[in-house]
Amino acid sequence: MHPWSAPAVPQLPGRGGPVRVHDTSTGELQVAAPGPKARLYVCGITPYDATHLGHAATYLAFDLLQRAWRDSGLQVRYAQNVTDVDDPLLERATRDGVDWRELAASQVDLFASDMEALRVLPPDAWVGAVEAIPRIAATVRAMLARGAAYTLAPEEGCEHGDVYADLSADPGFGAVAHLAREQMLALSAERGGDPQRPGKRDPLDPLLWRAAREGEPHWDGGTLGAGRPGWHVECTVIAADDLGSGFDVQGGGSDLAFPHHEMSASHGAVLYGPPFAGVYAHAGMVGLDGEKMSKSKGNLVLVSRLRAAGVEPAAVRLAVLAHHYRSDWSWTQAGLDDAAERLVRWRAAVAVGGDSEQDAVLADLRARLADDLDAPGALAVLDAWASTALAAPGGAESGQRADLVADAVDALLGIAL
Ligand code: 5CA
Ligand code: ZN
Repeated sequence: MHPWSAPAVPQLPGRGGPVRVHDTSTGELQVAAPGPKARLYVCGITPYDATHLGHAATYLAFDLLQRAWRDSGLQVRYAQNVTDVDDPLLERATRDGVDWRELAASQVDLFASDMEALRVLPPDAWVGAVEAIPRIAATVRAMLARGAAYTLAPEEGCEHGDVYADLSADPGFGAVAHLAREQMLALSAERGGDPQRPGKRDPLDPLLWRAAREGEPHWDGGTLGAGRPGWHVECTVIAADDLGSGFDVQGGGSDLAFPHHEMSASHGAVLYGPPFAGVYAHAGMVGLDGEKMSKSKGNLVLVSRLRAAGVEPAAVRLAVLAHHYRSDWSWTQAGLDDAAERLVRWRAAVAVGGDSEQDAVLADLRARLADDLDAPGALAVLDAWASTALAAPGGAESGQRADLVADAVDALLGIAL
């Protein structure tokens, strides 16, 4: 797929230090990539509804990571999928009486334009599940061949059976989210799994390949028969193909830690040896009125709707960055108003702050972001600087533009002042 176009990123003097992020699998802060290359995979959207603030916040979190990595001198390779065929997408298309392909294509376009407006750096590889199907089918066949998967008896009316991963083939299973079995069973049922399905070796075993059903899209799977891919193996294949197994950071919202990242990592471990990713990083959930914002609940604040209402994308970006990426928080109009005011203040300060301590601001911003992407800390650094600059533009240099601060805010936070 064609990603959106990249915003310009100013080159800053010097370099940021190594970036540490929280790793769900160890519960600790870790240097996310030793370098000189950094390989990032962030789980992409399921395109059946437009980008809401929760999605935006997750992609902005990993945008901060990419910007901090680049600033520290790393060469970044970033891959992202699009789950452009899956149950929720097909269900929505049926509900609304539209072609699932058209629904997906329109929402992918809208997402791309939202990301571009928010100045999110695009992935180097943006890969749809549909385009990866031949490789996913080959991977499922490889898992069957090595005894890490099994086929259920075909359902009535189906020529072939569904294929499941056999989790007992992975002695390290559970190392991403470290959950108790009861929690795993509950979350599996809640998040797309089918622990109740009879005939599985373990209720947690995840679907790898769904045999063709009447009225459902399907593709040739070779010896698997016609069908479509399961969700977790989609990300295993797309990530491993573009980045190689053992890449640096697997990212997404915290709702993906289990089962999605646990299962993708397990497939990866069985196929290529552990670990699938060095660090598993998860963004908190954004809510509205105390509930998780989600397409299925319909309580959405859409980036595209805010844009259409004339809200400056930089203010949306800044409203998101006022929260630490790992915390759960709720979107509010007051937060957006604060962000718009902050932008005005920072712009005024940049216009006159040229003789201020700009080098110190850059160093402090770098330090905040290298410490688990502490965007609220970075905002506090800039607020303090802006107050000083506005209170005392001072001296003969008074009125000069603070170019270095503006470049730093642009390169590290993605906000043009
Ligand atoms: N296609 C899969 C990932 S392979 C998927 O989860 N798609 S999604 O459209 O449901 O979500 C896209 C990304 O946004 C995921 O990383 C997900 O964790 C994140 N996300 C979804 N809802 C929220 C929310 N309320 N707050 C923060 N992030 C969210
Ligand atoms: Zn994924």
